[in-house]
Amino acid sequence: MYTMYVPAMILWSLEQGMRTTHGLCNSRRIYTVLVQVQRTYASKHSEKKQAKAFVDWRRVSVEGGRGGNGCSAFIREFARPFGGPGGGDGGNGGNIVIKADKRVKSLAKVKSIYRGESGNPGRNNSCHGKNASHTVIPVPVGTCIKKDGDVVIDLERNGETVVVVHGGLGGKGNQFFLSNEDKAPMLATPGEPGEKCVLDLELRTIAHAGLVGFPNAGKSTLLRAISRAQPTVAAYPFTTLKPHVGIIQYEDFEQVAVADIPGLVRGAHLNKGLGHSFLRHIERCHFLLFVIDLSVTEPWTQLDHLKHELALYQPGLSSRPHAVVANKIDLPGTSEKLRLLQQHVDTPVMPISAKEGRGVGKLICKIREMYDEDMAAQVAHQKGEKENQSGTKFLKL
Ligand SMILES: Nc1nc2c(ncn2[C@@H]2O[C@H](COP(=O)(O)OP(=O)(O)OP(=O)(O)O)[C@@H](O)[C@H]2O)c(=O)[nH]1
Ligand SMILES: [Mg+2]
Repeated sequence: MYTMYVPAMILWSLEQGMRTTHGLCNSRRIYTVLVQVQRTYASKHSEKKQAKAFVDWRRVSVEGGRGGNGCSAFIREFARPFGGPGGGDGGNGGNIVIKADKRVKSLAKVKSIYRGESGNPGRNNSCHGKNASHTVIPVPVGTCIKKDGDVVIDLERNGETVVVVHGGLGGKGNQFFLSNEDKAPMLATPGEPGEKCVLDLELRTIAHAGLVGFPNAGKSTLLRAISRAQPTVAAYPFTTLKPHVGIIQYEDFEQVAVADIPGLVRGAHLNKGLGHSFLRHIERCHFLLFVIDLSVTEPWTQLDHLKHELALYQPGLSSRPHAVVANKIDLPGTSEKLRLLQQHVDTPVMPISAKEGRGVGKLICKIREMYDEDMAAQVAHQKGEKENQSGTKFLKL
């Protein structure tokens, strides 16, 4: 934030200087440069540009490197005129590896085709070719790898690595075929081609809680109020175009991640509004917060539509543990709507004003309660199931 104001402050002081001092060409030049810097900064940090750079789905074709060819050669040295076969083996082709890296934030830099490096061919004098180095594709933590529509593996932790295709084996040189029957083999085999396949990479944001609501309900305003995240807030629908994650810091150093996603409208499953594919970002959320806008005429219909859209996206998503948050209680005439909304909902509604900060403290406590309940359920679940001893993930393609 601070960096945004620095060019503006320098600009202002230069402007003042130019008004009082005549003929200062240098300050005029600096002024022009700074205007350009400020414009570039503003355009670079606009939500639209950031959303363009944020890619959460990619189809990639991967092919392991080819093994190096084996060599057919014979040793000819001083005092060893018939030294026998000396053709070395080829090196193995490189694997293609996908690695979860917390520094990577989107799939924008993932290319559509990857070909592994080929192994070096074998040489004479029994020299084996060098194995090729592996190609590593860094992806964000939370990337799900799919093949033919089925989830093959989920990279949920930083540093988790999976070999998606293996490189081909190197060919054998003629020295490999030396035997008592054949003292001078000419045969050398070529390197094998690497495995290949087409994968779909899907990024699913990892957060404990997900904010779901209609456009303009105040989700981004709420995220700004409870965390240090800075999603754009504006009075027009579909301001948020990519998910934002904010962290609530509690006094006991516990941290709860909350995801703000684009607004969902009625008929999103028919591709209305921004569609509903971005709901993949709340698939992993352990609990949801339905943000309802109390300034609309019948706020309770919003909740029904939201639950309906979630159920159409993925059965069971709408019945996840959730809380209903009624926003904008600072506006006049909202207390009656709040009462009616409460009548339509079985669970207690949390009235808040994200803009003025009213009720936000109670909501933060409620989020912690839900988080603790979820943690307790997870611990109970883990005790019940057999623990995976190795902890290593294997990919079956
Ligand atoms: N009066 C009042 N206005 C609010 C409150 N919360 C949000 N707003 C206003 O509602 C408008 C929309 O807020 P956003 O936070 O951008 O809404 P959103 O749900 O993130 O919207 P999308 O990103 O488009 O889905 C902004 O003009 C906010 O200032 C509130 O508690 N009271
Ligand atoms: Mg928003």
